[in-house]
Amino acid sequence: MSIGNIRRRASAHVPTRRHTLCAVRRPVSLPSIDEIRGRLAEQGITHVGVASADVLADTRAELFRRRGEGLHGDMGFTYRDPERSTDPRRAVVGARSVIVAAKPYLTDSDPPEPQDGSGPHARVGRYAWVDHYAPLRAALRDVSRQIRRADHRAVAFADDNSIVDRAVAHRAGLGWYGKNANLLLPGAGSWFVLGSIITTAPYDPTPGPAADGCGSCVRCIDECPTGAIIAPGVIDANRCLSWVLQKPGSIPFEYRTAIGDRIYGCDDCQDACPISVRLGRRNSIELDPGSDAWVDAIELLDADDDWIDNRYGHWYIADRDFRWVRRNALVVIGNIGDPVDARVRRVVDHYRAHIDPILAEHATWAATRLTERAAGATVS
Ligand code: B12
Ligand code: SF4
Ligand code: SF4
Repeated sequence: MSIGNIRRRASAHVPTRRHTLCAVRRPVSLPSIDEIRGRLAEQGITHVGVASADVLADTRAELFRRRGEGLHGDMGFTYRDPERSTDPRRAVVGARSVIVAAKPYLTDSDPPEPQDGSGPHARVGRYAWVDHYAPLRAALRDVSRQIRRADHRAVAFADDNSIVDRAVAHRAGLGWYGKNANLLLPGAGSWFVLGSIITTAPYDPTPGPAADGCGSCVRCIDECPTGAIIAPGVIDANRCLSWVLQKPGSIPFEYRTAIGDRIYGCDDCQDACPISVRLGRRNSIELDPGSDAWVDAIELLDADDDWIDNRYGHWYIADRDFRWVRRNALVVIGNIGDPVDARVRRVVDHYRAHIDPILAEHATWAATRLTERAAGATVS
């Protein structure tokens, strides 16, 4: 019998939570924003602000504009229903405030690429080395429950399509929009994930927005490998490698070489940012021993769906179709695999004969790239 079953049987002999609440329910006072800050700080959340729950009109217009111009690259997410994702009251009827939280994810050290003869190793974006959203959501849900006990509605969101996270964080004064589109926190940079609690409770908004800190710097624009930052703060998702690696279907040829060793996520426009690099470690976290910063591309290509799901299930994988992760691994192998390594050749040859035409085509591309790299040439 599982532990879960034992717990359920034992609890059948004690009053249910509902009975207990009915018997002892007393009014509970609303937690103050300082109490909330303290409670969230215990869970590693370093920055908290409050925004009004009014419609995010500028962001709504921007979502429609970018979608109209095709800059969303067929993304759904917040682009699917901009009216909904820019109106906190569509998420929580009668909402009056949005409590916004930022949790740092830059680690105090970076795990080096394994040098044990395995690999080739594909690189994972820092925000995805472990699941940072799950603990953020759990902490916000804990506070939401506390607010609900004071007879208010409160719902936690993080990286959910219900609300544009950066926009509420910007309104709450947590940071400014960098030219790389990320929200930069003053004195701390952009290595933060964001989440919020939309509530009917009337918390006072914190002053915002924060003053721009980019000045004349344009490093992120210059360093983006695909020119995806088409104007300050505006990303063309069609070109952004972070989306190229998530998007279902065939990867356009013009981006395959630029993908380099990336399998999921892209950090270049943050690694290029002097503010985030210089100040990010003020809020750094301990490296989780379970971090997956490097993915053994051959191990992944030899694995079945369950294995990939168990290991990398916290990534966004379109339609939970693990083909897209394998497709990315094939591109990485073409870009960085050792052309004379028999393991590399075996896996590429295996996928060239794959029943799935997209995987077979990416493997053929990888084989050509390996051959041309061996000859010292470049393929597009
Ligand atoms: C869709 C999405 C993506 C897309 C598109 C990103 C984009 N910039 O458009 C893709 C898949 C490419 C992506 C990539 C990444 N993402 Co993302 N993504 C989202 C998601 C789901 C929605 C974002 C959204 O709706 N954008 C709508 C557009 C209109 O808003 P915006 O991009 O923020 O643009 C603002 C600025 O352009 C500003 N603006 C307008 N005019 C001007 C003019 C100037 C001069 C300036 C400076 C700004 C400015 O106004 C806009 C909003 O009003 C959010 C989660 C959520 N629910 O909000 C996460 C989110 C934005 N992503 C996040 C992260 C971590 C990333 C990556 C770093 C991951 C990675 N390492 O690969 C990259 C960064 C890429 C980048 N440079 O933006 C974090 C960002 C945290 C932060 N500190 O900013 C979020 C908030 C998730 C979270 N909850 O933590 N993402
Ligand atoms: S995430 Fe990478 S590809 Fe996307 S804008 Fe930043 S540097 Fe460019
Ligand atoms: S690299 Fe420069 S322009 Fe880009 S976000 Fe950082 S400070 Fe701003």
